Amino acid sequence: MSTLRIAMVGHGFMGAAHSQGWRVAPRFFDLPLRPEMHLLVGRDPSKTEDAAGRWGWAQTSTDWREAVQRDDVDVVDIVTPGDTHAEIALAALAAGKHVICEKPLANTVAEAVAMTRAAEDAATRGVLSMVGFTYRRVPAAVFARQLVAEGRLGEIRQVRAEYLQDWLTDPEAPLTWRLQKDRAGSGSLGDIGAHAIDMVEYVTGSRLESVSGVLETLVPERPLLGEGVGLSGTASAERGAVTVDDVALFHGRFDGGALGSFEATRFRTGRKNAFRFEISGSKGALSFDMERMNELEFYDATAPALEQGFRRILVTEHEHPYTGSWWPTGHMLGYEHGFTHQVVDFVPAVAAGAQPRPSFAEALHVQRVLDAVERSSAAGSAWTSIG
Ligand code: SOE
Repeated sequence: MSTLRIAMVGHGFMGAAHSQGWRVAPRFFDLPLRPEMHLLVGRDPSKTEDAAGRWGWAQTSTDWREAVQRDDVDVVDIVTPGDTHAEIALAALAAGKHVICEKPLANTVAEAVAMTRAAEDAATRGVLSMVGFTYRRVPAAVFARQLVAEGRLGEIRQVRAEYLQDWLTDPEAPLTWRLQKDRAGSGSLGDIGAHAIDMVEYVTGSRLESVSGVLETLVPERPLLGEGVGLSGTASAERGAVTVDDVALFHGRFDGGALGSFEATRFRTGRKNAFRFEISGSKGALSFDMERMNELEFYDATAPALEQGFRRILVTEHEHPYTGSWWPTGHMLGYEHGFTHQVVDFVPAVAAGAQPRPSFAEALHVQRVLDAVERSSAAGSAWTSIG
């Protein structure tokens, strides 16, 4: 079996999750090409060496520009903050490397447009690319999409999506890169609101056409980051301005006529990773919560009236998406399995020369929704076209 030599740029939280996916996927799924964890790229040589040793990367580099040009690299996996997605993806695609880029695709629509054009041009040369919206690879999400596509909910009328976390409730939590607009592009809106947008469009097959939103920064300044990195950094004595939204609330109108309500926040005390959606249709409804990710609640409005009610489906049967390669029914999957499924979807697409999903173009649409919410908020929550 020939291999796919992976170079991963970055090694924070997403670096750990992607490493797990690259390592586990070929051991539980039959893949046409075997991913090889070939090169880990990071800024700090010792931290990159440590991460490579921990997660099983064969080599390390501190120069992503050199790495993406190497003949012994086939795929570039971008798991850096959003301010570097565009330059790395454009260089990798131009060098003929397949690309996976973490979400959101970019920090601006302009960057996302340039990346999408480059991706579509590269695809004509057999160079493929995908964006890391991994929650759509949770079995319950795929099964939800199947139920909607089969018409089990009838006409979709309302969609509710909320991504609730609380890791910023403490005003002394340090100013990490996710709180700086020049690094992250936006706050809760792009960091976790992007997941909500991608998920409901994936499950319903509908697309948002206009939004009305409000963005709010609840804690305007925080201690600068001291020791440590990413989400687990510790605070220093100096303080800096938070330049992104803490809470994003918005409504949306879908192309099929449905209305949506969205919330993305890292201030919902007690909610740790409560990524939820509820889809309400003329014949039924679906409800999902990432904190109970192996379950899907289904309401069949066509059932006899006396028997109606939301029923809990345990999405662990071998006939459910992805689950046949894991454990016997009733044995649960976890957060990391979405990253393994990402590899399981990407590698066969590359082997077949087929466009993996979601494409840069799909992620560009998400970027346009994020931008429209920002423009709406700046215009007093006026209804704003996605464009
Ligand atoms: C932080 O909010 C975060 O790590 C996001 O950046 C991820 O995309 C999400 O999956 C989990 O929470």
